[in-house]
Amino acid sequence: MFVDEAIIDVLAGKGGDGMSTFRTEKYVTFGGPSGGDGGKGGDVIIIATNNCHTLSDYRHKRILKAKPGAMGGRAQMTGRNGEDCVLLVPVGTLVYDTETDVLLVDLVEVGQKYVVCKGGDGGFGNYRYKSATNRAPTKTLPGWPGEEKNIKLELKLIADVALVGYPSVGKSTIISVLSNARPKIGAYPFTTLSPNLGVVPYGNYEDYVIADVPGLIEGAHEGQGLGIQFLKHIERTRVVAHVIEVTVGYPDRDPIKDYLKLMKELESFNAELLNRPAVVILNKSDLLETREAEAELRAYFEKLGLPFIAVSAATRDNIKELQYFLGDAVYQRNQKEDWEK
Ligand SMILES: Nc1nc2c(ncn2[C@@H]2O[C@H](COP(=O)(O)OP(=O)(O)OP(=O)(O)O)[C@@H](O)[C@H]2O)c(=O)[nH]1
Ligand SMILES: [Mg+2]
Repeated sequence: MFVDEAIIDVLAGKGGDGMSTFRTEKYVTFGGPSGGDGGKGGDVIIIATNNCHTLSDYRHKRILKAKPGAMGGRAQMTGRNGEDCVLLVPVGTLVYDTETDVLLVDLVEVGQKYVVCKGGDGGFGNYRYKSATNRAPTKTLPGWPGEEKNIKLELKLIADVALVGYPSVGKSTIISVLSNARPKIGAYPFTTLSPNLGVVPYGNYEDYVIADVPGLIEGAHEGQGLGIQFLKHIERTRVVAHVIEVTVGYPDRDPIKDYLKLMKELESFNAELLNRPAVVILNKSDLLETREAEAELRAYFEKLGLPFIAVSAATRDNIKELQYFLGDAVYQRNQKEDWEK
């Protein structure tokens, strides 16, 4: 199941208590205080990984705790440190403190680590209190409490290209022919209920990651259809690829109108999305009505400055070209970013 939000309590371990004891050995008189310090409590650490793609592990876990440090020992031995509690989350996870609403960290790289709650230090053992005036202190300190927080984990996928379009335009079919992803494909709207990611090879260059976002309709930003819950995944993609189709028999559908309506949705959600590099993919070019409309559509979108390609995911016509077309869009974006630095 795709889960992209979770709220949990995280508690670091308490430090171990200091020990109060005296050195008692044969032939040693007045051995002196020798109780060790408590061990440090375990931290709660969040680590980004590529091995999971949703936050479903945290859907039913409400509280996650690290272990406490052990009490100090005899002979000034420090108690054992408590074990850390490690939370593995997918790359692209943002961590917020729910009390302050402050973004604590955005985990964008594999292996990136963040200590969200520090374990408490161990308390002092009584040997620490030895002095000229008090040679037999019994004083110790208890371990310090570990930090506690209530945090929200939020996943925003990081993809190079997001396929955006009305339901049933063929987004899932496209990702299935371009990449290793195998999403469900259906002749009914909203077949895709959660985003799919796929990796697409790009010649001698680096592979790129493509996301198939569930279908959008007018009013999505107000909760129509599957609503805005998936629009946020588009926020972190470099290139928005609008997938359009020529529909006959649906008076309220038209490829240009569809495009304009979805641009409005993106704008209402986050106006910055309009400045994102975009391309247009006309799918279903195996159908006669699509081929007939192609020239006019190409002229329209190219006039807007949008690279345009017509493909058929069903017959795989022009799919190899699409693979490079999208890679070029991503790569040019990279070059531009390098140049801006
Ligand atoms: N003729 C034709 N049909 C296609 C083509 N690509 C996809 N389809 C069909 O269009 C329908 C919808 O395809 P999907 O890939 O599930 O569409 P989607 O955009 O992912 O739809 P949602 O997940 O509901 O948003 C399916 O019946 C596909 O077989 C194509 O190139 N030509
Ligand atoms: Mg789909």
